[in-house]
Parts: sequence; structure tokens; C-alpha cells
Amino acid sequence: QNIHTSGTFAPQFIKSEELRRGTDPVHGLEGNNDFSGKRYVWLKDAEKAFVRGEVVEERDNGELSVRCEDGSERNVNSEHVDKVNPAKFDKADDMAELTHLNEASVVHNLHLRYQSDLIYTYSGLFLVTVNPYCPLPIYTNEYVRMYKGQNREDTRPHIFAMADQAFRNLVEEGEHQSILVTGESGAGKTENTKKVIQYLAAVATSEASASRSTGKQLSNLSQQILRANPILEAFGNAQTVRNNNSSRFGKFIRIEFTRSGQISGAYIDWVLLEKSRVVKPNNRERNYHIFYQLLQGADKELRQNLLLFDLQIEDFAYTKDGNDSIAGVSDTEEWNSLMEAFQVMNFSNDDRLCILRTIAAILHLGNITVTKESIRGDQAALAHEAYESLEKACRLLGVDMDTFEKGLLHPRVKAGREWVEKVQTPEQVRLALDALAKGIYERCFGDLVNRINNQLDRRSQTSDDTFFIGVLDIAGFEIFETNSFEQLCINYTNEKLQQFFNHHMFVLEQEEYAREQIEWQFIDFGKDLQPTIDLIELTNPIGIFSCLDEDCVMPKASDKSFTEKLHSLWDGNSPKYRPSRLKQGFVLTHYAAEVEYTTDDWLEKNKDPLNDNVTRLLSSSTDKHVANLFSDYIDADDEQGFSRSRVKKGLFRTVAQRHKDQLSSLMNQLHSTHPHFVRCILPNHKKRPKLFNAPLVLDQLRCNGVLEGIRIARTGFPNRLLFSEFRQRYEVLCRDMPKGYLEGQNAAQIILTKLGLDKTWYRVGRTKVFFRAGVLAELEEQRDALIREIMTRFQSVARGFV
Ligand code: AD9
Ligand code: MG
Repeated sequence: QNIHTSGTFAPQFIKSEELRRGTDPVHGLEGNNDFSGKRYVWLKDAEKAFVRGEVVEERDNGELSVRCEDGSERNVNSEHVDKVNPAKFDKADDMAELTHLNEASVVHNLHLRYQSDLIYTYSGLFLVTVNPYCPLPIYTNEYVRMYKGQNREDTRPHIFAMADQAFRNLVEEGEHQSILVTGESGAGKTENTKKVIQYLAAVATSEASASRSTGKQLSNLSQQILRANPILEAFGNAQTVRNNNSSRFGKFIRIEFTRSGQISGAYIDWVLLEKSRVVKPNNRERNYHIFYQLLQGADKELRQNLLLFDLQIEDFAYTKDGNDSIAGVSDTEEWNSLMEAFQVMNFSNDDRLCILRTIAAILHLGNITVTKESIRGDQAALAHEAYESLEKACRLLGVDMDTFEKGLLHPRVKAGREWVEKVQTPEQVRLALDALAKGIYERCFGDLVNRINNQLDRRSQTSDDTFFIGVLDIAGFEIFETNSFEQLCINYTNEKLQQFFNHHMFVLEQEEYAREQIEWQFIDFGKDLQPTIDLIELTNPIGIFSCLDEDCVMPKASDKSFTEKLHSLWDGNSPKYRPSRLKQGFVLTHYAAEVEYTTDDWLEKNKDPLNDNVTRLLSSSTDKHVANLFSDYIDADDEQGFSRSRVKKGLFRTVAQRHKDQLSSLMNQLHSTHPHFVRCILPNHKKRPKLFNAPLVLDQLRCNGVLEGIRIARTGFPNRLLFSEFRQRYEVLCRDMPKGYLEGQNAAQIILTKLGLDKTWYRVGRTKVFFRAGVLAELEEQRDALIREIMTRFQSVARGFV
């Protein structure tokens, strides 16, 4: 197959000799040595990523001497430069239309647009958006009206355009849709997700008000859907170094529609809540918003109810470190709008109370100070002052305090056939308490989402003829200094999503070539990603997750033995895997980059154990809400009549298993949809508007698959022009075109032949001409040169008149 995949691919272009030689007498008057005039190239630059320059000399050995825009003159090998696109392509709405599809041109285009507040740009199937870090007046109702029912080609790139496309596809084709939003922390995923929902609620409501009888009820539902977000954000978002309102979980919101386009319900799925934050927020960050909102906003009665009395943020171990407020945000106001949202969501007073009781209980659990027992040196005991917090926590959780204390300090475990009391060190008890706080929080979060879903999910009340638009808001590919299990989970997710994209692109391209009856075998680059995915998720031979699961049930296994086992399984057996040199860990080759993972604590992270003496207690709490949160634990008597807590048969799952299953269910849903892809980009690390850090952006384009998409596009015929457009722009380059009416395909064919283009660089379809990357640039150059000539000739003729 004649397919080029190398990044330096550039077509050899045979120019029309007639034009090149210029039988034209005027040629030469310009004083230029070449028709194409000046030659500009992109050079790599450490600071700015790329800098543009004019070629002043080209030596025989392939060296170029380039005068750069920053004033410097640099020598560089011609293989290390990229071509600059003709001016016609400046600020292109769709970067796939650039004729020189290279990294520099893509970054440059985004930069130019960003400085003009054009934050949205297409790149083929992607909608790329760069965070403006300031409010832009582009989300008003007027904008909603502007985008409603319009084709992508007829409007400027916008998240509304994509939402509208999805909505129209749903109504017109009766097909599920999905909008996949990814990007780094702070890049704007959640903001764009909200805009999609705002847009859908607006266009669907107006649809509904057309049928007056149901209009009111549906707009109620839209209200509720819009209000789900403040609730999710209070419990699932926190202030971080990168983002004052950072989502610490991934979500997939499905909005369901009737075939006629009315909203009929919604459903929220979530993944990967960062629960470690509950017990250990970083020094310069905060815990989840809800803790501060509660402590700032609750009135006296509620504070008494939750046994908070006059305790403040600085009185709780889980909130006293780190920041206590966010600049420009009032936790009290946020609290008030949370209470309003609860109301709109039809949460009763009781619902509200039991949710907040568990939140307060977590705060009290954090304050149970553990010390050493005075008689038996290193054994754990509770400090005197701990009992107040213990009592409050137990009261709020509806469990007996003495039993709780016993289970905590002297858990009973089975050793062989005997039951023994385990000795616990203070550290172990503190860890158990923290694990419990995290466990309760996560379960509480899950329960909250279920409650919201119960309100929003109206599927049973509507007919079967419903379709959904699912919006995925999930963290993008992560490479940190130290990468652990959490990074593997998120990068695995992104690898799967990228594969999904690559495959989707393959299918669409293939369809387009078939539709246009062009002979071309596009490659399914999704397959390239399979080896890395296999390495993570395969069960036979066993991949990383399964290997980890196995070791989690082996009595003697450790992080070290797990890592060695992985090496023995995969080192040398997969090109995508190699052991770390210096640390305990391994290096994986992802589509975006190589990532080194450190395997410290993986067994523990994967098991995520809870003290089962305590979970048993919680599962039989007098508080129905708490008992329900732990209903997967059963209080079972063993043969000697001792009660022991077990996870119900078949319910115990490791974190890896759970994630794999959740992801596989998400992928199944996505496969049933027509997908749309949004890539959010962080312009700088200072949260400042108009500041565009090109190397930072380039890095993200690599991780988020935009460059991968471009690489794939370049292997086919990325630039396409309708016959009419093609003829209109380039017919001037041909002499002696036949007179009279010419049918489009025929005319295109004649022009192409006259231009003397090499046949491998284009294809003529049924309605369009398809070009290899770079070909249009040549045509543009010729066109520019021609126009220059005509201008010169015109001027000299004009001079002759004077
Ligand atoms: V995280 O992975 O959840 O930490 P996100 O979700 O990608 O992250 P978010 O949408 O929360 O980032 O955006 C961060 C901040 O950037 C917002 O709080 C806004 O202040 C700002 N932002 C993002 N997008 C826009 C926008 N389209 N217009 C104005 C924006 N401001
Ligand atoms: Mg977010």
C-alpha cells in the first residue's frame, strides 16, 4: 500500500511547466528569483516552541540560513524545519483545512485565534478550546439563537455548534449522541460541559413550549438538570493549586430526549472520586467544598443537630490545614444556593439532614486523636480528649460507641479456626479511621448521585422511543513527576477513549471515500493502541490489573514482589513495557508519551480495605441512611456464634476491577452513540487571560490526541474542496479552458490535468477533489504569483498611460 505515515511526509509536486517558465514576457519584472517569492519556515525553539523565519540562503548540503522573526539568524538543516501555510489559511476555523499540517502551524493558528478571543477552533473531528480565563460574551441567549439549527460550516466554531449538531443528529437520525470533553485540570472541561447542558436545556425547552400542555413540566425538569451541577460540585469539587473549582471525579451525564427533541430525563454516572482528599488535603489546597460551606453556612439549629455547635474550620483536623477560603467565592452564598438546589431537586428535609449528618460525622472522625497506651507501650489507645469526638461521630452514625471503640482498637480477626484480638499501633488505628472517613465519603457521594438520578431519571414514565446525549467530563492524560495507580487508571481511560476516537475517524473516513467512490484504504489506527490496552486489562496472559488483583489475595505478596512478577510477565514480551531503571516500577508506552509508574502502595490502594469490625457495625446502624451506605457488608455469624463482617458474596471488588468494569460499561454506551470530541487546553499556569504559553499548549495537543488526529489525517487526503469551490479558486491558473458549460467533475478533471499535478497527490470524487497535505499550498503559491504578475502588469500599463 502506498501509505506514508512518517511525520516528514511532504508531497513532491510537479508544477505546471508552462506557468513555471513563464512564457509570459512580464515574468522577471518583479526582480524576484522565484515565482513563490519569499520562503518562510518554522524552526523549533526551546522557549517559544516554534519561531517563524525567512529563508535567506539554501546551501547544497541541505543547510538553510534563516532570518527569524525575533531578529536572530540561524542555520538549520532543511529536514528540521516545517513549512508555513499561505496567508489564506491564517486564523483558519478548521485546522484540518491547513495545507501544511504540522505542529507549528497548529499551535500558531490556535495562538492567533486566542489573541482575538476566538477560543474555539476545529481540528477535523475535534473541537479545540483554549481557556480564556475571563468571561466572554459568547454564551448569551442571543448566541443560543444564533447557533440553533445551523450547520457547522455556516457558523464560527463554538461549543454550541457542537451541541446543536448532536441535538439535530438525535432528532433527525434517531441516534444516541455523546460529547467527550477532556483536558488537563483547569482547562475548561466542566465549564464547557455546563455550556452544553445550558444549550440543550434552552433549545429543548423552546421545543417543549411549542406543545403547551407539557411545556411547564418539562421546563421543571430542565431546571432540575441544571441544578444537579451545584450539588455535584459542592460534594465533588475542591480548590486545588490548578483550579479553584476542580472536579475531583469523572462524570458522564446522559440527557434523555423524546424523538421530537423534548427533554424526558437525565442520568449521571461517575468514576474515580479522589477520596484521599477527604483526609489529607494538600497544604495549598482545600478539602471538598461541602465541608467549608457547611461550617460557614449552616444556621444555629442545624449546627446543633449535627453536633457542630460553635466549632469552626480551624477546629477540624480535616479542614484546618490548607486554605480556608477561595478568593472571590463566598462559602455562605454557595451554601445557600446548595440548599436551593436541594429544594429544586425535591430533597426533603430528612434527606438533607441525613446527607449532612454523615458529612459532620466525617469531620468528627478526623478529630479522634489516637495515642499510645500507657501500660503496653506501642499499642493504640484513644486520647482523653478524643472521646468527645468519638461520641459525636458515633451518635451521628447511629452506632454504639463502645463497640465502635473496641472494633477500632482491638479488632477481632480469625486466625485459623480461632478468633483473636489483633494488636493495633496508633498509626494503624489512625489509618483505619481515615480509611473509614474516606469510605463513608465515597459512599455518601455515590448515594447523593443516586438520589439525584431518582429525581431526574424519568425513563419509566416515558415511552421506549427515547434517545440520549451523553456528556463526558473526565480528566485527560496525566504525566507527573511521580505517577502512581491513580494515573494509571486515568491514562488507561484516556488510552481507550483515544482508541475510540481513532477507530471512529477510520470509519468516517472510510465511509467518505466510499461515498465519493475513491479508491483508498484508510488505516484503522485504533489498532495501534491495542497492545498498551492489552497490557493493562488482559486477563490471559495476565495484564497489570489482573496481576495486581492476584497479588492482593496472596498472603505474602508485596508491592515489590508484584512489580517483579510484572517484569517477568511482560519485560521482553511487549514492546510497550519495560522495567524502571532506578525506581520500583515500570514504564508504559502510551499513545501520548512514555510514562513511568512507581508501584509503591499499589496493593493497598487496590484493596482499599476497611476495618470490617466497624463496617459490620455501620451496616446495622440505627440510622437507615448509614446502614444503607454499608449494605454490601453483612453481619454474619460464624460457626462459633461470633459475628463477623463480610462483604456479601460476589460483591467484593478491587479498585482495578471496579474501574475496568465501569470503563467497559462506559465504552459500551459510547459505542452506541455518534460521538463528538472536545479538547480543552490550558493556556498558562497563572490563570491569566491572553497569556499563551506555546510549549505548554503543544504538550497538551500531543497528549489530547489532536496531533495524533492530524497525523492520521495526513496519511489520507485531508484537504477537500467541492468542485465548484475548486474551480472558482484555481481555474485562473489554466489556459485554454473549453468554452461553454462544463459539468463539475469534468471541469475539475480538466483543471487538474492542465495543472500537471502528479496523479498520486489527488483524487477526484463524486462531488469533491481530495488532496494530499501540502498540495493546496503549491496551488496557492501559483495563484499568488499570478496575481502579483497581473498587478505588476497592470501597474506598468498604468504607468504607460501617465
Ligand atoms: V478540573 O480537571 O475539573 O480541575 P476543568 O474542569 O477542566 O478542570 P474548569 O472548567 O473548572 O476546568 O475551568 C477552570 C476555570 O477556568 C473556571 O473556573 C473559569 O474561571 C475558567 N474558564 C474555563 N472555561 C472558561 C470559559 N469558556 N469562559 C470563561 C472559563 N472562563
Ligand atoms: Mg472540572
